[in-house]
Amino acid sequence: MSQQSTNQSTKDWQAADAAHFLHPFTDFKALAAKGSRIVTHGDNIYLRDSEGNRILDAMSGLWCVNVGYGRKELIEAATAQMTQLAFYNSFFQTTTPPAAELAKLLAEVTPPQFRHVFFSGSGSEGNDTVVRMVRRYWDLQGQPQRDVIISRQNAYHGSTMAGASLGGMSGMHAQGGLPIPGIVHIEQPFWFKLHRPGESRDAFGLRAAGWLETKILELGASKVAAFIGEPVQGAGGVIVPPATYWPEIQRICDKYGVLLVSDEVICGFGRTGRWFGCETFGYKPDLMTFAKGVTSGYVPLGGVMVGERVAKALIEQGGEFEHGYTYSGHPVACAVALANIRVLQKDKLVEHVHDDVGPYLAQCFAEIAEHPLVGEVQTCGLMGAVQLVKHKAKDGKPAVPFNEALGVGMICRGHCFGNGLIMRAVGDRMIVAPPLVITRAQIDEMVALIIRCLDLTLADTAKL
Ligand code: PXG
Repeated sequence: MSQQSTNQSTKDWQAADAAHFLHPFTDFKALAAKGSRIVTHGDNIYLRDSEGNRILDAMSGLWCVNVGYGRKELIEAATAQMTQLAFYNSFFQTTTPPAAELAKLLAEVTPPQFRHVFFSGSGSEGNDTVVRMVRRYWDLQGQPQRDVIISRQNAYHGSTMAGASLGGMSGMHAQGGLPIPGIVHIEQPFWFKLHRPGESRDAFGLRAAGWLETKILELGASKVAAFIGEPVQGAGGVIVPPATYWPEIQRICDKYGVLLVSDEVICGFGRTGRWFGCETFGYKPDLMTFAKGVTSGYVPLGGVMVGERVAKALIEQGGEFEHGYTYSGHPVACAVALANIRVLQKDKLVEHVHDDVGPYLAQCFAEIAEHPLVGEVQTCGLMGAVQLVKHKAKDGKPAVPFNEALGVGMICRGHCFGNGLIMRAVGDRMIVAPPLVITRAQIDEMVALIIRCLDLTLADTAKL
């Protein structure tokens, strides 16, 4: 029997949910007709639903439960902080011990240019802060016209007005008059989709970075405030850029004085095998958005690491920065983040990803690449993508994708659900991002489930 209630069951929760809960990114009517799955318990990398099914959560919740479910260090930190001081704000010249201690610890675990943090409640709010902060920075430089931010197609930077505008999801822009003014997009570094015949990944990476320079020159460098990107595009389908891409982006930003913003909401806190994705790909951002893995999702927290270039201007010339959230530096969230980062350090989870399970995932995915339904695989640390195709590349001919309208990714995702595995489908690209605590034996279990689901999907596509 579930801990939440002694007398309610799946049907009661589904009825309450269908009648009253408008879920994010969901067709409300279709879900109400079908009924939600009710997840009730989590332990390590496994979930349990209200029907007693055990599920391997290969998505870490929503790319966030880095230390796995049920870690007592985080639970105890939350309980102790709630008992001592459940809330106080950081607005009126006040702070709380966990907020001050977390700010210091973040300055230690992030790259050396970061000595200051601005806290938010989520990644979207963090990116709203980025927009306000970079424009404030250029105001203070006496260049208020320098207000355009360049982002990328298919990027995901959140769901607030600014977050969704920075994002490059056409479906989101189609609802609600987005993007807001002053945000433009270039193409993504997606080799599989955009490479020319015979073009190597490295050559493509340089060409893709060149789209930034073209856009800066088109707008005029004196108009461009910043470039923002996820080290690896997550929600866009785990698009791992070629090794040449980010260093070239850095060179272009430096050349034109454009601020470089790394959205580390997914890639931060160990996901790519280093503490932050910018370290994996070798660039030095001016600002860095984080959320998700900072607390392993146990409670909401986000923020922006502010590099010295921007921090100095804001602190020394800025006066009051008229921006902030009720939950900026929430003491319970900060206490949980402290405990979470200490678990990452104590259990050497970043090293575990870098030296052990990251390379092992890459090796296992190379085997998955042989499957007849698979056009390419990509991994980076503990993120992985499996591209489903109608025909594999053969004899110099490129792979043939499925007609997207067939929804082959959704068919595969359905088989995953039915077989006790949570994978995310982005179009026909199947995604994993398991908790960093995953072991080799658990990766074997996950990969066996993936192959079973690919086989079932292949059988279904034969009938299409
Ligand atoms: N930046 C990035 C890179 C993200 O992935 C956000 C910002 C926004 O964070 P908040 O905390 O406001 O949600 C995200 C969030 C998916 C999925 O299905 C991904 C996210 C959120 C919801 C769903 O892949 N990423």
